[in-house]
Amino acid sequence: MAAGGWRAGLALLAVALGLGGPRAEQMEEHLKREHSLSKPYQGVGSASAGLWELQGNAIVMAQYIRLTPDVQSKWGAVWNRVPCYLRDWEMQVHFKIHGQGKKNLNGDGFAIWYTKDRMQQGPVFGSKDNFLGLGVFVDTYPNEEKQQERVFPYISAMVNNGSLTYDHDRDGRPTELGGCTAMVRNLNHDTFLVIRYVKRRLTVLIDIDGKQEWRDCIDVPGVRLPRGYYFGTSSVTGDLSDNHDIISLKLYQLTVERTPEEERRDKEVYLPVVDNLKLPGMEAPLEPMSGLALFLIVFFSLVAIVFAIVIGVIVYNKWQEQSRKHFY
Ligand SMILES: *[C@@H]1O[C@H](CO)[C@@H](O)[C@H](O)[C@H]1NC(C)=O
Ligand SMILES: [Ca+2]
Repeated sequence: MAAGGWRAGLALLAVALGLGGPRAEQMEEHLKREHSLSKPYQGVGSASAGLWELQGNAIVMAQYIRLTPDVQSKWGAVWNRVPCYLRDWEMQVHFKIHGQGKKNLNGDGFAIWYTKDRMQQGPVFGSKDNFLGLGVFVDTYPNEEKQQERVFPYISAMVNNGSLTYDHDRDGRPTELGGCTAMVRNLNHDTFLVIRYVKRRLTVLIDIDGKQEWRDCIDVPGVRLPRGYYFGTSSVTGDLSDNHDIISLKLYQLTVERTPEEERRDKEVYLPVVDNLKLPGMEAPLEPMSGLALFLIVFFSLVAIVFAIVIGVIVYNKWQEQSRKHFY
């Protein structure tokens, strides 16, 4: 708690207020140095030692780690060397995206990873596709021309068991678990995002308005992530560019209580899975109606019709009787 400062306190408060879930949870958090990256970035990038390894064009500066400069066709990444075996955790990302490009003439954004493989260059924000694990993308350039609901920059999350492909031309829309708009470029104040994974619930919160307040972005229950994966972050520029800077990555171990039932539900998994997964790219197949259901619907419809006719006849007879009375 002491190590986390006001930000850790805020996160605790957010949890207590139920922002991270439907009900208040008792939770303790504890900074894990082996999965955290902060100034003065001691030993980062050195070939053999150090907890974090640099890749591509990423460089270490005094105040930040620059994944890419504001130059075309660059890529960079930084990966934790220590696999994470925590069950419940929270990753706080302090980042800065800035560059010369005017509105929508900048790109491409960066990704935060919790994946089985590390240090694998590829097409998804500089990292490999068909990954196993979780990717949270801060996408600053809309590749898809017709954006229906999404306003960029846009943050989204994707969980993959290795079979899904990230659709770059559609900004990952077909595999998106959830997302939100986040105006994160060229700001004078600090910008943060938090990935919280507690009791199979994945939430992403953002603090980008300079108000030191967490805002909900993504909330998905039933996310099963194996333990022993690696944290990393990567970025890429193409025809368009930006400086993508990571100021810190702070991983907190969260301690929560589980009921015996939750213990059974949250048992170890070996492949990432999302329960009741409904992706925007997947049409839910219509369940064929069972014979019994069809019979019951027809039966009760007939009963209702007969009932309506009987009521109608009674009302009509009453009305006739009344009009007859008027005539005499
Ligand atoms: C991987 O995920 C896809 C899509 O969610 C699913 O169709 C497939 O069965 C999964 N594969 C395994 C091995 O779990
Ligand atoms: Ca994009």
